[in-house]
Amino acid sequence: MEISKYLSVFAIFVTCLCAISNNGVHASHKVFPELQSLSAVKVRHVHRTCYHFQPPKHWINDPNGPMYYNGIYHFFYQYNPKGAVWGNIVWAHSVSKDLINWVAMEPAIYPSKPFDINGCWSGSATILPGNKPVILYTGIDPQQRQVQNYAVPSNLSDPYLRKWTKPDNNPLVVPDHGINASAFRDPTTAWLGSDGHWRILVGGKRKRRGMAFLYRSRDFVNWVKAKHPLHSSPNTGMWECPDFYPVSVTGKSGLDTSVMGQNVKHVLKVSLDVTRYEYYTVGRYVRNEDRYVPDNTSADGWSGLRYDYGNFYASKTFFDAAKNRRILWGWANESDTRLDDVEKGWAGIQAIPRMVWLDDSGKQLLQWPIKELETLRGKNVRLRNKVLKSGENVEVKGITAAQADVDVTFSLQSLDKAEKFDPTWTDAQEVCSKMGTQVKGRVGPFGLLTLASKKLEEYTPVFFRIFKAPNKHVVLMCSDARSSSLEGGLYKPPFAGFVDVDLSDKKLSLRSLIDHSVVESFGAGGKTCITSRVYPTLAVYEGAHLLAFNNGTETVTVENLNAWSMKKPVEMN
Ligand code: DQQ
Repeated sequence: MEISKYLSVFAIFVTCLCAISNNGVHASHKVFPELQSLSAVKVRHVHRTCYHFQPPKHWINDPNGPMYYNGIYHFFYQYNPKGAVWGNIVWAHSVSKDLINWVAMEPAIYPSKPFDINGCWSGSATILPGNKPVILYTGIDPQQRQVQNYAVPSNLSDPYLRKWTKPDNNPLVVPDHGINASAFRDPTTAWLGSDGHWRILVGGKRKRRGMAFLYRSRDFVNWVKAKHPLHSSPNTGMWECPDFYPVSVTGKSGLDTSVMGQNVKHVLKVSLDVTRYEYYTVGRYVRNEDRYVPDNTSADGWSGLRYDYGNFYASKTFFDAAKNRRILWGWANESDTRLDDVEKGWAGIQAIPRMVWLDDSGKQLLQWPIKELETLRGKNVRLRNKVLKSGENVEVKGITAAQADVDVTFSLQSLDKAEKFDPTWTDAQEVCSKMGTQVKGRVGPFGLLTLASKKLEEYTPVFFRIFKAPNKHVVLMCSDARSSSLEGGLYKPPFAGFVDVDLSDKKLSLRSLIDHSVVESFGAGGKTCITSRVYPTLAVYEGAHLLAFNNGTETVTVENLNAWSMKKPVEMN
């Protein structure tokens, strides 16, 4: 190891030791005091993304307060203006007319008052009657308590809402005696009940029980804690970034957060600090009791549904009134080391905004990249009816494979010979770790090899493998980073999820958004989504290739594959 690298590693080790308590503030992020204000001298470009949201340098994490207001999309996010690790967090702010081209504004909220002097953490936006936006966010006060504050635009006639005021009657909500003051954060978008009272959730925990504390207010200033939380769940630990919203039982249209009614179900999503995974349930909002009851088809706990089975955390939705849809933003954290981040001068990207709606089954959500992304599609290459026998692959040539959008439908000759599914296989990632691309199956593994080097020393496969259970088929989807890079010391997990899909037409579709160090995939029209962060050394720029493959004994046909080179947005950050 070079001496400079050795010293940096040592510095990181020491800072870890000193930072365990972070002045008593409990955040779920690792804290490296000596690195957090180490401004990037140079920005390393090789793994920076082209069409995913990321600022020119330094650390980013959670999406905050997304909203559509007077023709403009606003996006705020947790940002360290001084370094490439978590710390010095402010609410950075960007604006856009299309969710693709972004212009950076000055930070909207930063520590300046006693009620947020030790931090301005995550929160949400609500548009109040009279078309008045308000942000609720968590501030860290002088006693290191997590308190809930509000901020309003300083000048409503500024179309970009550049400046925000934090009124002096903050904080609005402080942790009462029964609440753990270092586990009380991330207020949701508010919704209005038929009694004329606003409601918000604040994430927390009581011992090991995850909690969505409920608060009510008539005037948005005086908030009273409800006797019971909207929902809680044993042994799930701290619930960060809760999100609670209605979904229509028919169609793809989104609903404004206060909408209730007969054809409406609700979704509660929580980000589990213990595993850094999120899960959601679909359920019923019992209005007269202000309780949320997950449907019995939605597991309420560790085995629950996830938006994404990969690198995706602290997500948040908003209702886009311009296009009547609900849009999901999520943070795709790095999988490299802290030292890599400091050397790169940047860390963290946002996943592509996704439209979310309820599947016809009513049991899960569907997600799909926003339509606007397609405006970045450039050169197109198509494959039709390409038969892949056992062990065959085909290269998709003629596009920029390091920066591409691929949409493919596979058709399967027969499912009769599918391997038997073992009912003890409840953890998809474990199954994928045993049955990677090289482990020959029957129906599968088949799929895409993304970010592949010429001689396949490196590749990130996204693939399916189909099993037979007594009355149905079980589809496994994997996004396996294990062979993504020749570099050691990286986190290279074989992320995976099951896909609840009807295979009666013997077809399976897959869309992958490939962008240098991220592969974001949507199986079966968005039933199962997986985001992997990877750092190839050979499969970079023109060295990256894209292939379709089949390593099952059964023949698979690439019925229709479209791949596009992706362009860079004109303005980005
Ligand atoms: N990140 C924020 C917290 C939130 C966590 C701090 C989730 O408000 O709980 O940057 O990543």
